[in-house]
Amino acid sequence: MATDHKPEWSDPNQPDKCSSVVRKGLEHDDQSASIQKNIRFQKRRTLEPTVDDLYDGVLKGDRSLLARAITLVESNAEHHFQKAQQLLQKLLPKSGNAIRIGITGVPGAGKSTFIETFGMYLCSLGHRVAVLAIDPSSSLSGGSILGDKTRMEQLSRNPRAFIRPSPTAGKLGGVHRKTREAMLICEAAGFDVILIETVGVGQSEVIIRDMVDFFMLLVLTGAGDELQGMKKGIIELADAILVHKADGANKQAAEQTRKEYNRILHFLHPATKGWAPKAYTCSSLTKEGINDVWNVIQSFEENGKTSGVLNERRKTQAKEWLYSMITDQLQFHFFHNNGVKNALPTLEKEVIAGEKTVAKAVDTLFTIFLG
Ligand SMILES: Nc1nc2c(ncn2[C@@H]2O[C@H](COP(=O)(O)OP(=O)(O)OP(=O)(O)O)[C@@H](O)[C@H]2O)c(=O)[nH]1
Ligand SMILES: [Mg+2]
Repeated sequence: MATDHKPEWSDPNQPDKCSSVVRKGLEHDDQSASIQKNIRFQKRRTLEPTVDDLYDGVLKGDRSLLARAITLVESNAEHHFQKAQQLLQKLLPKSGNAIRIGITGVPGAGKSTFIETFGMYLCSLGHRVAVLAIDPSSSLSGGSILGDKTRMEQLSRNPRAFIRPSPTAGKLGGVHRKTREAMLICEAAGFDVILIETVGVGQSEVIIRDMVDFFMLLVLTGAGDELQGMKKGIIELADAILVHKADGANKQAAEQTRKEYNRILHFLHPATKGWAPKAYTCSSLTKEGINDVWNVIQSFEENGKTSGVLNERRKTQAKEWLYSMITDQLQFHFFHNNGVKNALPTLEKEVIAGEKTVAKAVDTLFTIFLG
């Protein structure tokens, strides 16, 4: 045991005046062993897991490795890209077994609250739910979808659920590739319902439509104005329309709105062959109508599987994904080509000054790129 003694600079005649004591240190061997142990622990913590570690972890449903696998596919670093693709290639045969559901609606339509209530309901039925988000503003602001975890408080604590905020944009395919790949990883990890949220403000709903099986639009009452403002194109993408917040004083108006949407849907081209989209009312606060939404999705899935429409949809989506990845890769390699990078600023100036035609500038760049 260490014996304490006064430091040599204390006054030997007045030892009580000095309050410091010096403790005997640990033996050198003990100390080095404990430091070594600590270093090993630190290394283990910071060491990047291998593709095999991640693969095993994802299949076992290890949440920490699942999160790291998604971080890997979301990384903008080039060397991570290759590793991520190796992992995805291995996981691919284990994916595809979930129902993929897209949810859109104007800001404040209640998408996150709906996902919280709907997700909790699905978990209570024994499902495992993964929530992903595409935030169209993230490519501009670099932000993620409005701190959704705080709006999905119960769901984010539920062991049957996994919530991943929106990735930020970057090169190598951007936000949409990342969301698609995160979806595959979640499926391989055994989540059987994937919910993807996006704010309905433009292109993002078309992109989500192209990666999900079932797509729904959350709308609010006061449809008169809203219906006119809303593009017909967005309604035409939906497999169901939910008139949300159908509670309290709003309940009757919601019912009225539902009827109006049904009238409109009747005249529109359905998004999915063999499925007539309808409008429903529900409330995420009172939970009324939430189970009906799930019943609708289940019958959609049953229908689509029997008719083969769902299988066809996934094949088409895979094909479209292939082409969009090709475009992304071409764009990436083109703009990262050193010759192109060197020549572009001058050519840009010449085009702006009206000294060179756009076609000529592009031609020069491609000659450099291909040469
Ligand atoms: N009365 C009522 N209010 C609701 C319901 N669902 C959500 N809200 C409220 O609507 C507001 C917006 O809800 P969010 O879930 O954040 O809406 P969001 O569509 O995810 O919004 P963004 O992510 O900003 O696009 C919140 O104040 C919610 O409390 C509902 O079923 N009934
Ligand atoms: Mg939200």
